[in-house]
Amino acid sequence: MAPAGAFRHLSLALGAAVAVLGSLILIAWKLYFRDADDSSVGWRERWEQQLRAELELSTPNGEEPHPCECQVLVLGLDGAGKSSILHYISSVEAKKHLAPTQGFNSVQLQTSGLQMDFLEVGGSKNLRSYWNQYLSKAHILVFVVDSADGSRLSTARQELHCLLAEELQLPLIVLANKQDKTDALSVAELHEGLALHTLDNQREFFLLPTSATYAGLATPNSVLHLKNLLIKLLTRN
Ligand SMILES: Nc1nc2c(ncn2[C@@H]2O[C@H](COP(=O)(O)OP(=O)(O)OP(=O)(O)O)[C@@H](O)[C@H]2O)c(=O)[nH]1
Ligand SMILES: [Mg+2]
Repeated sequence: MAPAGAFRHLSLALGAAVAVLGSLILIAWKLYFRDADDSSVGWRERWEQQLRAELELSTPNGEEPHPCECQVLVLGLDGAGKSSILHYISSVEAKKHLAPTQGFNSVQLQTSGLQMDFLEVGGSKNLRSYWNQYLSKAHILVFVVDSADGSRLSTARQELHCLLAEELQLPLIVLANKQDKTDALSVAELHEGLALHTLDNQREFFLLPTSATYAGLATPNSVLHLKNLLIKLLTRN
């Protein structure tokens, strides 16, 4: 028979082993369920929390980031199609009847991180003297020409070159509008008629054919090319 002292030592050792094992099981249990609790939040929520935290770090005081505000000045002789183009660009819809602009017309367009403020100044003779006042604030000049109005092409050329002489660096987009008309001059003819070759290497400039009518919506002359070009030019830095 084993002595009573030996049983006492054995039962003490067994008790200690059970206590250690119990603690280990408890720790493992807690660790397992802590992770399980976290995963119940869902990866999407955790990802969003992390993103939010990073955004708060990058914008002091949690302020909304400021969008880039750019002014696009839209000029051209009366009837060239400035308002029609702005209407189309902002609503993706052509409008048949638009009243001549008696002063100004402004349209705001927001795309991610970019706010484009279009400002049209009417093209009638009495308003043209105000055109140059808006050049200094503009980031880009869009000059609209009625491609079917050959008789006023030289007037359009003179007005355009007067503006360009005042702002030597301003990027320029010339729109050869009304390309849907059968008597419309081609882009090459307008390049010549507007003496655009004199601008080569002087400033950044583009000549785009457009049509802002119902007939022109599905054609490659779509005004939406202008929108894409503007976004590209204004967001490149
Ligand atoms: N066929 C055709 N007609 C157009 C086009 N764009 C505009 N028009 C028409 O041309 C006329 C004048 O268009 P507007 O957009 O008012 O011209 P605007 O340049 O704003 O003229 P002002 O405001 O007077 O300076 C309207 O009857 C339009 O419907 C086009 O691409 N094709
Ligand atoms: Mg107008």
